[in-house]
Amino acid sequence: MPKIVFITGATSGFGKACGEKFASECYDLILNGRREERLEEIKYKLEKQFNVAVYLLPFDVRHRENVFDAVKKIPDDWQGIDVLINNAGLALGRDYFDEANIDDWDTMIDTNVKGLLYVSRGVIPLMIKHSAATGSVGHIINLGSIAGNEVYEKGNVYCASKFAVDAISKSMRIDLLRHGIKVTNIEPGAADTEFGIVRFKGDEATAKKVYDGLTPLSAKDVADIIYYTTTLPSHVCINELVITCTQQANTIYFHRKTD
Ligand code: NDP
Ligand code: 8X3
Repeated sequence: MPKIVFITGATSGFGKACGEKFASECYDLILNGRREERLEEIKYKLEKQFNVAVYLLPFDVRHRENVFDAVKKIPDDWQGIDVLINNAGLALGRDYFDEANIDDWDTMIDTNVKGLLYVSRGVIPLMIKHSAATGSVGHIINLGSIAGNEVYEKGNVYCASKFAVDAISKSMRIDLLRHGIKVTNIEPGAADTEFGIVRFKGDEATAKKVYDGLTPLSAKDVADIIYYTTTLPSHVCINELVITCTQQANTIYFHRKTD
């Protein structure tokens, strides 16, 4: 029986790269995101390239009822979820606290914190059941951030949302101990995905400037590391992993190359 990975935010960036990596390792995939057309394209490509099965579950993680309805509709033969990757998330804006857009704050908290909670609360009971029935070791991977360890100027609520992911990961690990489920918080630094374009609301030039003089992480770099965390013996769990490109020391210090 192939293992099953459930990935939120699989239409772009880390989530999409995780889909490719886990498919290349013969996992069947449950893929979530809001852009259904992209999900259809990804399903077509991965099924053809890797001969795996892909089940699409499009929903907006912010909408509590939609999340629980979608999870309830997962067919029986897809409920044996081995790995959950809580990846859907975003930053919106980079503004001083006193000037920031309050709708941006709501969206970040609703997506990065509440969305992650809803999906986890819906999916974890399936993982517990699967693990009790088969002896498999469930694994939850949360996409935190280096911004969840250290705040930076104008990072305010994005950083707070990722500090929350850190706290949620730690408490999940405690509360799920009795079920033997692993919980890993992946904390990347600057990575070249659609993240910057979303953060700067379509301003590609500003988004690109973040990576000036850097070779940032790629989505593939992060997906390969996420996959690695799932390959360890059942008694070994990577709890937290901070990953940066070599030119980044923390959220503030970079060594940028100038020509
Ligand atoms: P991308 O913008 O490339 O991808 C984000 C994904 O999240 C997309 O697939 C998007 O799909 C999905 N998403 C966003 N909002 C929702 C929603 N409400 N419901 C369902 N899906 C949603 O960014 P990254 O791949 O870089 O980001 C992935 C995660 O990694 C995020 O949690 C981010 O905070 C974190 N991160 C990113 C870093 C970076 O520098 N890139 C560094 C550290 C952490 P769709 O729009 O189709 O719904
Ligand atoms: C994304 C990394 O440093 O832009 O989580 O906040 S950073």
